[in-house]
Amino acid sequence: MAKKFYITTPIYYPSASPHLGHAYCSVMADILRRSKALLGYDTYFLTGLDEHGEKIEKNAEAKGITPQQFVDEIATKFLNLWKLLGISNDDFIRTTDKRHVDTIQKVFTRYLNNDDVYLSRYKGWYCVHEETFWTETQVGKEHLCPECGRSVEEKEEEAYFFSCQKYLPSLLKIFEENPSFVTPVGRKQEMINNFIKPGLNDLCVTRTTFSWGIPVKENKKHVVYVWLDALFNYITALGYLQEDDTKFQKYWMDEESEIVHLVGADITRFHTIYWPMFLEALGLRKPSRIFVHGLMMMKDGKMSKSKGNVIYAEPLVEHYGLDAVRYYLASEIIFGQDGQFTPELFIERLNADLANNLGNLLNRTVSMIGKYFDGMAPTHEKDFGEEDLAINQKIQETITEYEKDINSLKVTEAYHAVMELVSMGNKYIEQKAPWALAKDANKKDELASTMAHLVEVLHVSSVLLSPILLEKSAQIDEQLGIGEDYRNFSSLKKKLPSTLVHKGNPLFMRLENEKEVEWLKSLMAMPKEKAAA
Ligand code: ME8
Repeated sequence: MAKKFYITTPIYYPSASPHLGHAYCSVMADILRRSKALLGYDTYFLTGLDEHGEKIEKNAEAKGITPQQFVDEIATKFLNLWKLLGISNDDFIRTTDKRHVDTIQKVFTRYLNNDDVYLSRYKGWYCVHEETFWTETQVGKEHLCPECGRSVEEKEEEAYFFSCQKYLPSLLKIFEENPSFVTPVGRKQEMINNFIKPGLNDLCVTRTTFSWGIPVKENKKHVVYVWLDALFNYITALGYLQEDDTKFQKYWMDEESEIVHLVGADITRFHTIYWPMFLEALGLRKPSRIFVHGLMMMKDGKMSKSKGNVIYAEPLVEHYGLDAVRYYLASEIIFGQDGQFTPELFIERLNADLANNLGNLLNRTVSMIGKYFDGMAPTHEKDFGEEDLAINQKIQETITEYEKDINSLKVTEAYHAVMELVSMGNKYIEQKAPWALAKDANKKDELASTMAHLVEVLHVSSVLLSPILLEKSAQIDEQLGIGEDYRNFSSLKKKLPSTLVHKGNPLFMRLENEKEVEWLKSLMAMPKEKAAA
C-alpha cells in the first residue's frame, strides 16, 4: 500500500485580498504535495480560511455588511487565486462550515468534562490585530504589541482557560523524542527559550467581548477563542467527531501517515506548543512535523497588507505565466529561510534558469535531432567516452537526490539539483560538439548517442519538474515525442524508445531586463486596491 502524506497550509485570515506571501505558502504546499505524489505517496492536501474573530467582526462592521457576507466575498478571492496558481488542494475548510463548528463544540464539551478547561478571569494586554493577549513584560512601557507594533488595550473579562501545565511534560517529550518535529531545528530552540523556559501560562480559550465566533454550548456568552477554533481545522476537515471519519482515520490516526503542517514563522508558537497539547488532551496523535517556512520580504521589511508594501500574484501570472511564477517562488527563496522579492532577481531568475538554461537545452536538442536525424530521436545504445559516463551518472544521482531531498522537505535543494542536471546538459553539448561529429561519417553512432543522452536529460528533468511546471513540463516531452506512459517517476529508469520530435514554440521567452524591471516597479508602486483587482 502506498505511504500516506498529509500536508496543510495555515488557514488564512480573510481580512483582505491574498498577496504573494500567501501565494508563496500555498504554492510550496502544492509543490510538495505534487512532488510526494510523483514519488508514489497517497497524498492529501488541505487549505482554507480562518473566518472568526474580532478583527473580521470589526472589518465587516466598517463596511456595513455582516461578518458572513464579508468572509464570503473574500473567500471567493482566495478560491480564484488558488485556481489561477494551479493549487491542487483536496478540500477547502472554512471555520464557519457546519462540520467545523459542530466538532469544535464537541471538543469543548470534552475539555470541560475532563477539566482540561476551567472558568476564571483574564486580565491582560490584548492586540486586536494579532488576536492575542500579551503580558505586561511583553508589551513593555509603551504598551505595544510585540508582534505587529500596534497599541494594545488592557482588558479584563471572564474566560475559560486551557490547562497547559497538565500537558507540558508530554510536549517536552515530543520535542525530545522527535528532533525534527519543528523544522528548521533552530525554531524549536526559539520556542523553548522564549516561551517554555520563562514559564508557560494557561491559555485563554474563550472571549466574551465579541460574538463572531463559535459559541460555547454550555455557556453561550462565550465564543471559542480564535486559535483553539483555527488549529482544529486540520482535523475537522478530515471528519473528526463526524459521522464519516474515514479520512481522519486514514490520514491522521494511522501512524504510518506523515503529517506536515506548513506555517510561517509568525504562527510557530501556536502550532508547536498549543496544538500538540490540544491533541494530547484528546488522546490523538500529533503531526509528524511543523515546517516553518520563511517569509517573503520586501525592501522595507515583511510584506503585509497592513504595511501596504505588497505585491500580488495575479498580474505576475498574467504577464509571465503560471509556471514562471511557481518556479520563481520555489527556487529563489530557500525553503525554510526568509527571502526578498526584488524585480531584478525575479527577472534574472526567469531568464537564467528557464529561458537560457532549460528552454535553450530543449531548443538545441530538438533542432539538432531535426537536422541530423530527420527528427527521429535515436535510442541510447552505447556510451562513448567519459562525458557520456559522467552524464549517465549525473542523471542517476539527480533522481536519487531529488527523492531524498523531497522526503526531507528540502524542496529548493531538490529543484536546484534538477536545474544542475539541465546545466550539465548544456555543457555536455559544448563538450561533445555535435556539429563536429556530424561532419565525420565514422562518428554517426557517437552523434546518435549524444542526442539520446540529451533526450534523457530533458525527459528526466521534465518529469522531475512537473510538480512546479504545470504546463511547460508536459510540453517538453511533447516536443520530444515522449508519451504519457513515460511521464512518471518509476518509468524514469526505463529505456526510452525512438521518437519523432517536433519543434514547438520556445518554452520561455527571454525577458528584456530593463523594461521588465521598470514594469515590476510600477506594479509595486500601485495602490493596493488597483493592484489586487
Ligand atoms: O495567521 N511571506 O493567518 P494569516 C510568506 N489565520 N508567507 C506569508 C507572508 C509573507 N510575507 N504573509 C503571510 C493566520 N504568509 C492564521 C493562521 S492556522 C491554524 C491560522 C503566510 O492570514 C504564512 O504561511 O495571517 C503565514 O503563517 C500565514 O500566511 C498567515 O496567514
